[in-house]
Amino acid sequence: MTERTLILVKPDGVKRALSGEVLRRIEAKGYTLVAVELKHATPELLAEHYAEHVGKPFYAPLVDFMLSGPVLAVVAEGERVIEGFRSLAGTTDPTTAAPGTIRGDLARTWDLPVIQNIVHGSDSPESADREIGIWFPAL
Ligand code: RTP
Ligand code: MG
Repeated sequence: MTERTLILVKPDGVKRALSGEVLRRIEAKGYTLVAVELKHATPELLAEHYAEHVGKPFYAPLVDFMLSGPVLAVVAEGERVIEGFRSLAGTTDPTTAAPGTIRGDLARTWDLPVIQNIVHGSDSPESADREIGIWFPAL
């Protein structure tokens, strides 16, 4: 089934000039770019985006990290793209993310207050609908 997902190149990825590499992998897999925009998050927007994590020990450092620079917000479309992009991204911890994935190839664990892992991808159709509404209200 054709669906849409919300992808973010997080501030670490933008700073390291990996936005193009992430877009290249999305397109090379055969997904279609529907929207791409460099944006600055706000605490309010992140509280919505990361609602499931509000109150967790890593929430405050996660917000600081996500406010540390611009993010590239992307909507991509394709057959099972939600699951497919999570697979392209690799698991949360970049040290153990499989080689061949974005996180496995391009990120490593740093001695930092929160994991920095280059990308975000929606984890379900409900999350995708909600997150696309947050980042691209006009879509
Ligand atoms: P994402 O939402 O960014 O696509 O990542 P995910 O599903 O793989 O991971 P999730 O559990 O949703 O966590 C969101 C982001 O919070 C940071 N995090 N740090 N223990 C920690 O230091 C920790 N746990 C989570 C990561 O940046 C993770 O991607
Ligand atoms: Mg998540």
